[in-house]
Amino acid sequence: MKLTLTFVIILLFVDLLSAQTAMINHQSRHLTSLNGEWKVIIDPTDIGQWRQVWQERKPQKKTDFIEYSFEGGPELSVPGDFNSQRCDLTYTEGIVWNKKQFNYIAKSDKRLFLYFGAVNYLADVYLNGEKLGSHEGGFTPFQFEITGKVKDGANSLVVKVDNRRLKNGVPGLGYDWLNYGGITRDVALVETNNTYIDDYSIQLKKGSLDEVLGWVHLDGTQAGQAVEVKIPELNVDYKIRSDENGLAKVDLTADFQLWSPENPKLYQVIIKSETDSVADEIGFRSIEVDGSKVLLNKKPIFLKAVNIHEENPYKAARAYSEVDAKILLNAAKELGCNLVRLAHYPHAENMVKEAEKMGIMVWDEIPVYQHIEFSDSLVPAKMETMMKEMVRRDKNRCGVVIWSLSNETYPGTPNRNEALIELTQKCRALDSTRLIVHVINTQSYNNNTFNVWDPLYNYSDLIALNEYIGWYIPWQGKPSETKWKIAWPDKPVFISEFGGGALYGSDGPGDEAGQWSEDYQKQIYMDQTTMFSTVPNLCGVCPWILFDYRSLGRMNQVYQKGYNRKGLISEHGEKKKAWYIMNEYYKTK
Ligand code: GCB
Repeated sequence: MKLTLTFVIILLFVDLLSAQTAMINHQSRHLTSLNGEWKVIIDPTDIGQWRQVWQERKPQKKTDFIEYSFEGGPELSVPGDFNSQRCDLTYTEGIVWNKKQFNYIAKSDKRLFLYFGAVNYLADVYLNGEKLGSHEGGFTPFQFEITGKVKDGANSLVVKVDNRRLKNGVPGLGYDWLNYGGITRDVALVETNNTYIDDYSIQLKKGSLDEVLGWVHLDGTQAGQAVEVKIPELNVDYKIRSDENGLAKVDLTADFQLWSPENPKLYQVIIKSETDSVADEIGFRSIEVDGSKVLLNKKPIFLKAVNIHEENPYKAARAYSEVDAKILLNAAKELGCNLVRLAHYPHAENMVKEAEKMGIMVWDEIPVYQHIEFSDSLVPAKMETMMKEMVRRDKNRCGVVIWSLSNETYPGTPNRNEALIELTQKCRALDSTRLIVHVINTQSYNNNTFNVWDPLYNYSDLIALNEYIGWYIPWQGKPSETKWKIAWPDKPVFISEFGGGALYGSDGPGDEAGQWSEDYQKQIYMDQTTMFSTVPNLCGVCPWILFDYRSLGRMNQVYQKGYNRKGLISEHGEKKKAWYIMNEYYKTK
């Protein structure tokens, strides 16, 4: 009895091990990539858990039959989603065990971390048969410290990836994109000194154009150290000391060339302590809401945006690389955009960095999407972790101007308002410099009048609303005569989604008879762009969506074939007629 109890307690403890929040800017450190080919076991029924695959047992006697093995099996590329790499996994939402062998020689004065850019959705990580811990959430980085756990010579890393939907997951059970599972971003071993710079925040103070208010954090036993922040191009060499918690406050001024879409200036910034040094490319700009206007560097800006899913259209695979990012961002730029809404979850760091370099502002979002079980006791903590992991990773990217904390949730859902208000407050406490938004579609539309109200708008810097008039909902009057009743007459209004579906090359009239035709979609865009001039305080618009993308709920076999067809561009790169309407509209703005 006593033994069983101890066993249960041990099991519970082992299961509760969770990953650490990842260090930032791991790219600028001494790292060994674990990308490449990994061996896999596809496990449709989760039998590997029962057989304890991570033990990698070998037969000891004649009657030992080990009914699993990585050897001789298939391999998958990391980073990479498993769905696009094997036909038999195209639509899989299940379990795949992944294994990588690596060699290491331990150094007594170094710490070693195992870094994952993202694993969708649940990851259980084992090193040499021992569980390091788990991570939940498909789109943010995490790490494990393996100092003292790594062996000299060959080491075996096993990662169980499970992308089955969870009722209390974030996102929950229902969403309109392909649930690409797997180790979808970089994996690396990162070596640091015993005390290292694990995090820092170097951005302009809210409202200022020349004062940086930030901090540097050291992790390790030597908490109190001399710390320097250098910006060589501006002759900045700011010196401070970190306190007993490893925290050093930064408050410096300089004559910055501000970052903007026209001049996406980035500076080399070096953050140095006595035991560590990291380099970053950082830009400086201010973003604010002043009454009904959005101001970038104190000047009003119209947000010419587009929605993007993290999918390389030409590969029909989860995007992650710089090349993937450039395909998507060049297309956004060509459309005339100055902002990309990275829907509906944090995209890879490559995407955020490339956008920033190209002068495109970024809207970062967490996957709090439609069917979230806000009243489940675990959900608020999961949302908070994802928000924190996103903010931690991207807070030094000046290109990121918006944290989006939810999309299309409903005020009547139990605990929705409380949970999202609390999340907003926590996000603002972490970063008060950016805009925080909730995307909502609870407005009513009757007699050609939008009635916009939702308690969450009290906590959102923009009235960000999704509306599909002309597609899911018919027009009730002339687009040019649309009326608006918005309970917040002074807030900027952003149309965060609108559009309709069309199969590239499909002919038909611009009315109901031509559903799915390019002309039907074009008519929606003509009506919408006409209607935009009726929106009070309009600060920007954001069509749904740049490219056609894969979604399991889109199975009209003639027109959709597994794709959401609301793209302005097909998955083969062909521009639809609506693209030209949007492009013209952006030229006028
Ligand atoms: C929405 C959602 C988006 C969907 C889109 C659609 O309102 O926010 O994720 O994919 O509509 O195509 O219906």
